[in-house]
Amino acid sequence: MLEGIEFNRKVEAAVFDDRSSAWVLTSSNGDVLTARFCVMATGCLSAPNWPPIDGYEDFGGEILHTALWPHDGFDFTGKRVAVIGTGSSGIQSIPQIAKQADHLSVLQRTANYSVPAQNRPLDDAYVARAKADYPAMRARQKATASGIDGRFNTESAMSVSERERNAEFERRWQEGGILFTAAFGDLMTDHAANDAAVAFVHDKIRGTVKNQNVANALCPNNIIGGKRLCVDIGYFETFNRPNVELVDIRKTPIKHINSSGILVGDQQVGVDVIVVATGFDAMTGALMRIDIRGKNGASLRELWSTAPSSYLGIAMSGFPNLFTVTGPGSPSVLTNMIPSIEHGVEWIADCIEHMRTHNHTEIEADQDAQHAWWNHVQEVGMSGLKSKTDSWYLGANIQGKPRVFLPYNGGLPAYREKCESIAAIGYAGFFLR
Ligand code: NA7
Repeated sequence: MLEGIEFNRKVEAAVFDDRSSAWVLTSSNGDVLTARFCVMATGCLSAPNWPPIDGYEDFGGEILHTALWPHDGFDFTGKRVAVIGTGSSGIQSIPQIAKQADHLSVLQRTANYSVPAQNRPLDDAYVARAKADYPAMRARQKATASGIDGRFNTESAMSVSERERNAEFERRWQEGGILFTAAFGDLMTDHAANDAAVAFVHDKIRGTVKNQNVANALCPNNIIGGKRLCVDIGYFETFNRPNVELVDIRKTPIKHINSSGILVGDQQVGVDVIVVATGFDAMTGALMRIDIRGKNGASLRELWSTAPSSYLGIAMSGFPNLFTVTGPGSPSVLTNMIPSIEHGVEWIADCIEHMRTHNHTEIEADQDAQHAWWNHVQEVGMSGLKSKTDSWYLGANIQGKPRVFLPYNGGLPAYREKCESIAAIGYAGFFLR
């Protein structure tokens, strides 16, 4: 054990003690710990989603979840493998698994957009240049809406000719990475602009995948950037391999898992390994898997099961002295997580310092301030094209999860400014006792 750090502790309950204004945490081995403040750094994408498919326990082979990958890796050599899910995790693992496996069945429910990562070895001069520029790069990151240092074109896609538009898409495609959707300023607000990017990517898929039936099935028909844009190394090329087949489980859904594979409609997909690449109960999942109880025993799990809400993604009314890092209602997953996490941690640390200096023992979000912030988060989130696609941003990937826009889509600078101004005037919208 390192001083101040306890490993292998799974926190099962966090209960606020009204009398002492402290949190009492219980971990799975029965240890109890008491603390004035509790900072939940539990992650936005850390609670794996196991979709309710019958028969996991009947399967005679190996089941792996992409979110719980074996630390020592897994050797797929000679195996027949099925991957369920084609989000970022599926799209990134499929080309790697295909290289080893005897046969790979990709079970796709919704086709997804992906752009090349264009990963490459970095030469020494590039590394030296990047490192020398670090402080300036970090400052530039903080100044962009997505916290990414890159080229953001503010021009409207439809204000330029089709040739110019496609030339810009092509440049972005060759550069690689998610700033493909920064090719024009209105890709995420204007349907025609978004459609133009969709057509470009469809052409790329059809130009890459030789079997046009498979290519068509791989062409997504929703908004590009509605779900988080995937970044891949040879994903579409993988479908040209003779050992890879695409199984459309939208047309013919999975019936159940059985001892020797997966029954899709009436077709048995016989496999030795099932890779479950079905993502996460995003943003709220990790917090709701802990039994968190605030003032008067109020349960966060119960409150959020009908309507998640938070003040700035940092604190919740009824849960004094409990902070969340990149919680729901903060830009978090819509940004580069590093500047976002840094901001959250620094804000919380400054707040605790402020309380110490001013002899406060309790801080709690005001319900009205929380309500106003949450309404703003919904208004901004629901106004863009991101709200037009079923995605984990909206909780749409989890059965029964309330459909609200979970991250704040107003950009990192506006959010930082809001948080700073609240702190500067003595933590407006919080009760300090
Ligand atoms: P994602 O992006 O949530 O993708 C999950 C995939 O699993 C997606 O293709 C889903 O299809 C599919 N899925 C989910 N449930 C089912 C069921 N019941 N049956 C079949 N297919 C299913 O998770 P990832 O782990 O790939 O990525 C999460 C984030 O991590 C990513 O955005 C990056 O930020 C890093 P659907 O689209 O719902 O039809």
